[in-house]
Amino acid sequence: MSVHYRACNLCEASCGLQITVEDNRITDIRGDADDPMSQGYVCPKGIALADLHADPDRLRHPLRKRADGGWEPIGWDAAFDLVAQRLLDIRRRHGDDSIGMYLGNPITHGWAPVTLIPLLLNALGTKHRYSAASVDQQPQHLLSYLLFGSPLLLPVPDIDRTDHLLVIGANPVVSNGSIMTAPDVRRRLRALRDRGGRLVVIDPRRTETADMADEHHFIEPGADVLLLAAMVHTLFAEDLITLGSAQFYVDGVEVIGDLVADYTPEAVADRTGIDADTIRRLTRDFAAAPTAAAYARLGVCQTEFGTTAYWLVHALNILTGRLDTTGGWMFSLPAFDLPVIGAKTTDLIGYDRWRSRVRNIPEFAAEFPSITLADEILTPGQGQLRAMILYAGNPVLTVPDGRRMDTALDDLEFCVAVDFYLNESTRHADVILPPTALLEREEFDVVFGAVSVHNHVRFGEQVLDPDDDTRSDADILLELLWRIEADRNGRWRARLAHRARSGFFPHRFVDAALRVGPWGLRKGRRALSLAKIRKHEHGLDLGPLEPVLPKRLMTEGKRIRLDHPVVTTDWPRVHSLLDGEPDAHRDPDHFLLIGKRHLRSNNSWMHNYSRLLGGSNRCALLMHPDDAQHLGHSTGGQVTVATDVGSITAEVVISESVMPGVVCLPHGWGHSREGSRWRTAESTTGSSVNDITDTARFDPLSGNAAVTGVPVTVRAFGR
Ligand SMILES: Nc1nc2c(c(=O)[nH]1)N[C@H]1C(S)=C(S)[C@@H](COP(=O)(O)OP(=O)(O)OC[C@H]3O[C@@H](n4cnc5c(=O)[nH]c(N)nc54)[C@H](O)[C@@H]3O)O[C@H]1N2
Ligand SMILES: Nc1nc2c(c(=O)[nH]1)N[C@H]1C(S)=C(S)[C@@H](COP(=O)(O)OP(=O)(O)OC[C@H]3O[C@@H](n4cnc5c(=O)[nH]c(N)nc54)[C@H](O)[C@@H]3O)O[C@H]1N2
Ligand code: SF4
Ligand SMILES: [Mo]
Repeated sequence: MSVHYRACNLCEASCGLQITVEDNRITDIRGDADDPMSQGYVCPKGIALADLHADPDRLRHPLRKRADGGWEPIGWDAAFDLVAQRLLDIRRRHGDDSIGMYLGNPITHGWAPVTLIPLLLNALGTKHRYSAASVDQQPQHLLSYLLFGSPLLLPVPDIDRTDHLLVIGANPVVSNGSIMTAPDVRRRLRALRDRGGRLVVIDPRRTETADMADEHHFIEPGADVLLLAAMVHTLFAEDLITLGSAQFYVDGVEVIGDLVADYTPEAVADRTGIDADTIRRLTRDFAAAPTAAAYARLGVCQTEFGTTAYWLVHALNILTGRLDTTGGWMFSLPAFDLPVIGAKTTDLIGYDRWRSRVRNIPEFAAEFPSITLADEILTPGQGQLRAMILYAGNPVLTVPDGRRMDTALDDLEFCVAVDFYLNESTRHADVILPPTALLEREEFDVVFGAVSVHNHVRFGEQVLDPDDDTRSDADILLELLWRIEADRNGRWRARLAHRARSGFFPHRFVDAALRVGPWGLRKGRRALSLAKIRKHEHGLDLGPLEPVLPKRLMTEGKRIRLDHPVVTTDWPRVHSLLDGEPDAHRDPDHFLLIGKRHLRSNNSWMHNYSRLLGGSNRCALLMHPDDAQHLGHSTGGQVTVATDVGSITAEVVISESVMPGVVCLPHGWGHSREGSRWRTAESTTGSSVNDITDTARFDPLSGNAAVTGVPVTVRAFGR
């Protein structure tokens, strides 16, 4: 028997785990009480890591699709050769932009994918890069790029020291924080209230976070941009602006005052569903608190005004002197300095340098938005996508218009998936390369240190021995990389580069980055290295966040241009929202659809373990009792939820937690498509909400999908 300590890499919280292993099988997982960040907290998904590793449906060896559509095993080297040969053949015939890559959410939790995928993309030479980020947080990255100079310089609320936390469109008690690494958010919010602090939540659903709050207000989905404009208006109108030290490096404040001049609380009250007095009071409370932070996530990002609304979140924080101050809106100082390394070693820095072929959408950080991936596959012409690499994702269930995504992936000449499940998307692949799973590899978090609410660092030792003849994500990427490079650099040079790289990635690369990073050489004898970090099996506490501006800004002259033209030119669109008719309540069966997360689910996966299933239907449609009564729906009834894109069926659950005129359904379900192979997941009921979301709804600045506030009709099934 052996006991191991390492972080869970399933979500951003990165909780410390204590794992007991006997005969290479996990016999116990619990929270690591000595982890300085999570202090013993663990969620049910962390415990279910045992099931992931024991799952007979998890793929361990490569598969090749036969002509009749079935699968057959293929050896690793033969699989790598086949993949490279097919990709290179397509590239020779159709050019660099005939091959694309979709990166799923789990790549951010792996040091190998994060450090090696940029090299593979460069070797491919393609502009067709897509990821889950454009159904998630692209507005935040775009603003960080425009305001702070790196898409990865992302401020976080100093949740452990703030006196006032305003949460807009996030449910951190369930998500455990996002673009805010803060394991056990519930404990942290309880502590906030215990020290006399105030928690305010703005959300169309009374969420688990709202249940803990001093105040919760429903908001009409999609209307946050108006609420925030009215709050910023109130700051100017009531002379509540105090920039603090930001006055020395922030420009453009007056321009913001002019932009929001018409946005009185009265002007937005109807559209937001929040009355004018409340908007004024919320603003005064926020401005008056000794320390405060406004924090927003998916409920703001996944709207058609994602960037502009999120920009006003920054404005609210900056104009009240919260930026870079204790208890406010702060930056982490990560041991692996992703904001700097990522910006300097990749082509992340840039916006609108080129546009997408079919819909003319600006690239951002060298990516196109996922809402246009299917267009690029299905539309003939120069630059059409003919081959895809699907890496750790499931776009059929997670990107809008999943049925069209199915059609598109099916239409490809060739598709390779790097994933350990035969899911709704990877079933379209010609070859599947399954990497070893989380606890079968060493791991170092190179991403979430940059958005942590407390500076810390932790190395993850390998806990389980992988099966014989398996490969890690690092092995797979390195093997594909040299084969692609061989085409242009020659086999001999590519092999040589491969040998050098195999010795360098990811260990030596990360070690070198640590040594030159903020906690490296300049700290003298206390300088961190990978070896030093590995000695601390529970992780190393690097202390609370400290002010880092303007030094850490990566903008010209180290200044923040708050009135950045990319955002201010969007203002006429915001005005049209103010003048337009509200979408909801047009017809009694017309609703705005929002999403929801559950502690026992993780986007489209972790659904194959019975330990996380059971209980009530996870994929039911929540509806307010007034709406249900009016339409004659009752709990357990079946309804059809429809948009112009399509329709799905769902079971209704009547609940006062959701705002009248709004219905709520989670994404990532609907495992009934033929040809996937996660048998327990397939036994669950529920439809994929992305079968009715529309790729036409998106934030035109960042390209982010607008999957919340979706106008839908809800009718009794069969009517
Ligand atoms: N309607 C609607 N749609 C949404 C959202 C929403 O709120 N509403 N949320 C969006 C958000 S925030 C996100 S992040 C996306 C997620 O969208 P995706 O990233 O497309 O989907 P996931 O479910 O995260 O995909 C996980 C896949 O990665 C594989 N995987 C897990 N770990 C590893 C690994 O270590 N290596 C490899 N190679 N593969 C691995 C799993 O087997 C699984 O098949 O969904 C988005 N879609
Ligand atoms: N258990 C669990 N944890 C997860 C995940 C998971 O699938 N399961 N996924 C992980 C991922 S990839 C991510 S990105 C994070 C996401 O982290 P969060 O953003 O905290 O997660 P959500 O639960 O989607 O919270 C979005 C909230 O916005 C509200 N909302 C919807 N529309 C609007 C609107 O128009 N305005 C306002 N103000 N609110 C609105 C919704 O009701 C919801 O409560 O969670 C991560 N953690
Ligand atoms: S919250 Fe759960 S899934 Fe996320 S890191 Fe912690 S244990 Fe893992
Ligand atoms: Mo996400």
